[in-house]
Amino acid sequence: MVHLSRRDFLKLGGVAVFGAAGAAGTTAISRERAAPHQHNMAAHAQHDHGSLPGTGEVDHEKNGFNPSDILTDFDYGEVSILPTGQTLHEYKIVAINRNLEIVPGMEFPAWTYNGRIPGPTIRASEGDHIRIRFINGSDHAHTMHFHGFHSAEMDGVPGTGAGGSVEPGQEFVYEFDAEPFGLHLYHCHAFPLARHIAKGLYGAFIVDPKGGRPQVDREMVMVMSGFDVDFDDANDFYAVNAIPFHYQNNPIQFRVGETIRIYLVNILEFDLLNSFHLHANFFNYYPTGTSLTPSEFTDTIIQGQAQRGILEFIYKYPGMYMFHAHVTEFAELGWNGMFEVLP
Ligand SMILES: [Cu+2]
Repeated sequence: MVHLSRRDFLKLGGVAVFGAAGAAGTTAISRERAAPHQHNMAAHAQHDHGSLPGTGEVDHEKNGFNPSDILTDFDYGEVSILPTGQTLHEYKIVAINRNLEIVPGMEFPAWTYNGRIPGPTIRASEGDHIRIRFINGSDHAHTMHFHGFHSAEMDGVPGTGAGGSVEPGQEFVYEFDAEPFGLHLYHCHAFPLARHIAKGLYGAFIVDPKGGRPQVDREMVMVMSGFDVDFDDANDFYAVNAIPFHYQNNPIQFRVGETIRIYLVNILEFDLLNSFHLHANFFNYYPTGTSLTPSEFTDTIIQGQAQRGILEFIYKYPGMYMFHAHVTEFAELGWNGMFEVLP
């Protein structure tokens, strides 16, 4: 492959050079693309039985978390009131290496926040103060980079001070006010970034508007991601809340007429887009959750990496309904679940 820096390009000048570099680049990319595709085809073949793809149960106890619990595990931290009257939420988050069984019999050497994927769902109200004692108990430098408003020192990016690279055995306190209201996320921002995210260092960050959102019957969080188990920079499995096929094997139950609110975050690495499709129903969609007025009434939305949004819907009829990525390949490799709507 031809390596030309931006400066070389400017020195040589002209469209012809760009064209040559572009052609070389294209060849390299298409070769990279071909390999994961063949790999995925092999994975497909295992499921080719004419029934729903899927797997058995993983050992949730050994993993230390169960996606059925993560769904509603909103973490307000230790709550107290500061002398100023502001509400304080304090957390302790530890970066830990952990082998997780993501499909039966297959362990993935994950990097986690507090031993789970996704990390804790941090939740507070707009204007509250967040204080996170981040301890690096792993063997690589990591950070916590939040989406939302905060100072540069709290951004968790290399080059911004002590919080920009927390070395193994070290710790740092990230501190900021929760704003703006909406659905956000956090992830490690150490480099190489793709690897640090793909290994499992990410989580949802919910900032409720002052006074809260309108009351609903059930709320749940769904973080969409994938696993590149052979480290070829292409995903082999896709999932919501880490374990492929979990909500297909363990349908999410609620009742006809109940209002459901889903906080949906996409942190999928290596693939450009992810999506969510709801069967036999439509939902109101609030992109980034930063407005209380939905932007769309639909049954399918697309999210790029770090995009997120809030879905609200009600089922009219009882029964089993699928929800899944409408990238069919992702669905067949794990991003597939069921709602069991009870009468
Ligand atoms: Cu990291």
